[in-house]
Amino acid sequence: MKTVCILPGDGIGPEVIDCARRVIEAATDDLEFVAADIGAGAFQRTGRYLPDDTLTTMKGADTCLFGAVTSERSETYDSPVIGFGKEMDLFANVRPVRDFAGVSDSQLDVVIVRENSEGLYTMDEVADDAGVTTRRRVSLRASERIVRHAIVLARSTDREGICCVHKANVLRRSDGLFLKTFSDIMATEAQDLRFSDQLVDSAAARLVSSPSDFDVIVTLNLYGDILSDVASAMAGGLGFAPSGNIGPSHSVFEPAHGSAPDIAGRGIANPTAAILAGSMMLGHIGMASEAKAIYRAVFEAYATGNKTVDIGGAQGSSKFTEAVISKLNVQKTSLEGTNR
Ligand code: GGG
Repeated sequence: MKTVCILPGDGIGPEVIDCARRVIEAATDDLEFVAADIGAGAFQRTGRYLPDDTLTTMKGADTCLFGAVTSERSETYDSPVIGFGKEMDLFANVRPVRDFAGVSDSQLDVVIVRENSEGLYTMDEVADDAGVTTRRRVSLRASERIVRHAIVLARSTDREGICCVHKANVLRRSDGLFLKTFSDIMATEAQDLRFSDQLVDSAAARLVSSPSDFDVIVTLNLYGDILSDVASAMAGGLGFAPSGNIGPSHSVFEPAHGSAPDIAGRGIANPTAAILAGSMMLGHIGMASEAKAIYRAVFEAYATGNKTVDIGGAQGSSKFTEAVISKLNVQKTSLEGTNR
């Protein structure tokens, strides 16, 4: 039996993760869950945003499902998200974005594969009297492995093309290295896939004006962070944006949204992103049919008129989760009918 480390975190994290867990448990009883502490609440309780025993539990599990953390705007804040990403070598951040019937009709069906281990997110900032210098690292190794990850993902999900998004006309050496690595690998190792590249500013505009041009995007850390939020806004908002952080030995799946303290505890958070993160997680650990069943159940829940509060509906987190579970149960019943 596989083990999932559950990290509810702060704000709406515990509410949406509870919904995701209920849906996962309706889809399979083949998983064991262990809980671990993270975020601002963990800091109050233990003095650490990412306690050592949390990291040990995360590393010991087959995968992890994380809710959200409330970050502090202080110079001493030690991001647990960046912390576990580094400690577990989660070099790929994967964000699929597509429309749900009844929610959006943006024509987007894209997977953004974001380099997650370097770029501008290494927190290498040096202050002097006049300002602050941030160093941004782009290495050959990180570029190679994220491009290869995008290729494997494209092939395994039957996608046809990968677009490399960069700013190599200005950042000639760093983004230039990323682009060259992409072009070399695609030309030699992935002739079965179409490939192209685009400057990040024009890619952002094209994502909005011509969304169906994109299939898989592979890009650097900051660009991926921004583009994936733009894409999710087009497909209904962050409440619909699941995300996977993947490394060679570990993985952490999460809703892309934060802890939303303004609505925490009111039962109105949209659990869709957390439920879809759970579906991605099951796919990653080899439970493809359960993953698909959950995705289909969410799709059908929206397609049949269930609407969460963030998109103008009346269903709170729990009610929407019940709708998804009931769609799952319908699928199970009709499968049993087929098997008989
Ligand atoms: N589920 C994603 C999440 O919690 N996002 C908030 C976040 O990552 N904040 C930045 C940080 O604390 O590092």
